[in-house]
This record gives sequence, structure tokens and C-alpha cells, in this order.
Amino acid sequence: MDPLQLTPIDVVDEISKEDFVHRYLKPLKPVVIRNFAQNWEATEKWTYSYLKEKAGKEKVKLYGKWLDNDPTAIEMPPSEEMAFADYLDLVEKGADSDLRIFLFNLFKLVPELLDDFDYPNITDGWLEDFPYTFFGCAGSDVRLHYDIDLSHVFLTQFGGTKRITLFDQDQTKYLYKLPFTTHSAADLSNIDLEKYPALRFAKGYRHTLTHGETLFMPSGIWHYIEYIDGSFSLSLRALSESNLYRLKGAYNVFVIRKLDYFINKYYKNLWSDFKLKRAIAKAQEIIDERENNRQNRLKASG
Ligand SMILES: O=C(O)CCC(=O)C(=O)O
Ligand SMILES: [Fe+2]
Repeated sequence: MDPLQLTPIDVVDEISKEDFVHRYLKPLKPVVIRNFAQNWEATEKWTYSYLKEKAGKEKVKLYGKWLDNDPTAIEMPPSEEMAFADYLDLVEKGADSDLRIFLFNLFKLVPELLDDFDYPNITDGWLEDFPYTFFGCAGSDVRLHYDIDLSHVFLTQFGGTKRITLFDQDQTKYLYKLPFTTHSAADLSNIDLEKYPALRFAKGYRHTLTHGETLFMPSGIWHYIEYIDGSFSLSLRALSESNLYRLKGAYNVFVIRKLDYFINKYYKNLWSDFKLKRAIAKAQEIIDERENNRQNRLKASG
């Protein structure tokens, strides 16, 4: 049984801009929108063989299992490079592998692919310079994190399925956030409640995203992604309407990320130990506080 408290993400076949803004964008609530990509040529055209034909010879950076690779640092270094076509072969044949491509702007290499999708009229804040693709082999996962720039993300799925687990920002206190990062220390692929007991209090959502569906991930939402079979996604980003979030996003990108990078460079082990201890101590404070409140309630009720 899954030890997490999860409910399904809302799914709509279609939604007007007004409804979307009112029900999901403003309240920062995730939703799966089935017709977001319905007019896109991409959903038919972007087969693995088409992508191989367009960009197969390009070398791509691949990322492996996060726990094996500097897990407390904000930036994860790639673990290897490969021709895109060779990597797509692994994805397509369902090879069981941790290898992923992350935040890949395929459109810089093949600008004509930009013609195969558009930015639906559902928000005014599109960041059209930053469409990214993500690829993963069957069995790979993306650690629990939220996006450092705090923009909204619309993630459209291609060629397979991925299981997505989300937690709102207000659940951060249960999620073992590593200081100076936007990552959790906890491995959700193998939940260890002895080590990370506060996880049992976190309330989240889950949905298995299939080809052609789009998930709206509001700014600041925590996400953990499991590639069930090999697949890929396109993420379209939009700026948060909150000035505070925009400012925080810029601060994270330009200050916190650099600070973490430099301290990590010079004090790697000390810094890593400090971050992990701090993440665990903060969650323990919350557990203790809940327990105190419970005891007080019991006393009060006699
Ligand atoms: O789907 C993925 O591989 C990662 C997606 C993600 O983290 C994002 O869109 O922010
Ligand atoms: Fe992300």
C-alpha cells in the first residue's frame, strides 16, 4: 500500500480561459486538460523515428539516478553523453534504465518543430522563449522538487505514460526540503518512513498522464515523476501573476543557485551534511509540534 495520502488530480476534457483562471490558475490548483493539445500536429507527428530523422545525430546530455549523484546539491551534473538517436532507441524499446534528458530545448536544434504546437489561449503569461522537452527511459524517475523559477508549467505527454505525484507549497513542512535548493531529500521511489516520518502527513495528488494529455502544474507545486514506460513531454512555461513569486523565482535563479554552487564547491561534505541534517530537524520540529498539540487536545477534553 502506498504510505502517502493522495487524491486524484482533477481532469477536464476542455475548459474556458475564464474557468481555468478562476478554478485553477488563481488558486494554484493542478488540473489535467485533455484538449489542450488537440489542435497540435505534434501529437501525431512527433514519433521517435521523426525525432531521430530531425536531430538523431546531435549529442545529448543524459542524467542518471539522483541519489547516486551529489543528491543535496541544487544542480545535478549529467552522467553521460550519447547521440540522440541512440538514446531514443532505448526509450522506444522500453529499456529499463535511469537515463533521462532534462530541460532540453530541442527547438534550438530544430526550429521547425516550433510549428507543430501553439500556446493555447488559457493564460496571458506565456514564456515563449523557453519551451523544453523531457525524455525518460522506462523505470527512470525525477526526484521530488519544485521548479526554481516558480513559473507555471503545462506538461504535455507523448509516446507513453508517466505517473505524477504533486504536493502544494503548503505541504513543504512535511517534505524534507533541502535548504538552498528546491529539492526534497526523500526518495519517493522507495519511501522510508523510519528516516522520513513526516511524509505520512503530507497530502498530495496523483495522476498517470497518457499520450496527448496536458498537466497544469501551478507555480511552486512539488512534483515527483515516474516514467512507467519510455516517453517524453513538452513543457510550456508561463510567468506567475504573483509579484512575490516572480521576485522569489528570480532570487532563486540568480542568487540562491549560485550561492549553493560555490559553497558546494569548497565545502562539499560539510555543506551536504548540514543540509540533510537541517531538512530532517525541521520536519522533526513539525512532528513534535503536532504531537504536543494532540496531547494538549487530549488533556483539554479531559
Ligand atoms: O517530466 C519530466 O521529466 C520532468 C518535468 C519537470 O520537472 C518539469 O516540467 O518541471
Ligand atoms: Fe520540474
